[in-house]
Amino acid sequence: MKHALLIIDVQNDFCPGGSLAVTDGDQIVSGINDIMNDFDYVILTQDWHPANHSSFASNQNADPFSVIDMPYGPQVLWPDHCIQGSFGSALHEDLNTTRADLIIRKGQNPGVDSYSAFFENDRTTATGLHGYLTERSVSKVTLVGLATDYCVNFSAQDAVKLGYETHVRIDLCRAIDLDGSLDQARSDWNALGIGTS
Ligand code: VGL
Ligand code: ZN
Repeated sequence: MKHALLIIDVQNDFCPGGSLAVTDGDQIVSGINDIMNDFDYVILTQDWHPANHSSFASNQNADPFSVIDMPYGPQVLWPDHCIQGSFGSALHEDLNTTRADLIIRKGQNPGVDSYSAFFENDRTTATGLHGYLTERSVSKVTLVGLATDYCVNFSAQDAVKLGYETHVRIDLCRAIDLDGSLDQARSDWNALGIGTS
């Protein structure tokens, strides 16, 4: 039974100075580096959008942080961020990537956002991560990264629903916190049996 560390979206655009900066997003990097050796596998994700992505407010003639209805449900519209190959899409330079066994890129389909490391926001298109973990006998995952209430949250909820023993190191995450999204995430985690510390 193996234990994987899932490091979600520790990218320049989610750190101070980035286009969708999360307060103190860069403050978690050294703590994440410090725990990498405690895991059998280390998996990183990168939000990786084309410039015409439908989750960008600029492509919808709408204001950032407003919500629209997509065929798959409500979608928050974001400032342009993590455009494939841009500086903002790069992993934070201090993050130790030497230990990474796998880097998953998500959000490439212009018509569907992808918060979770496991499924796109249509909740059916898989990223392949579940297959990777299953084939390597991983039964337990610990999540860290950005942002607590979006990509970490969606990834943790999918993980527990897929049957992984799931733990979030909240001290190694930082949140966007739109309209109570952080409190909502924490109560959902309690209800689902996701551990936190
Ligand atoms: C994220 C909003 C849009 C995240 C990604 O990494 O939490 N949030 N894209
Ligand atoms: Zn995104």
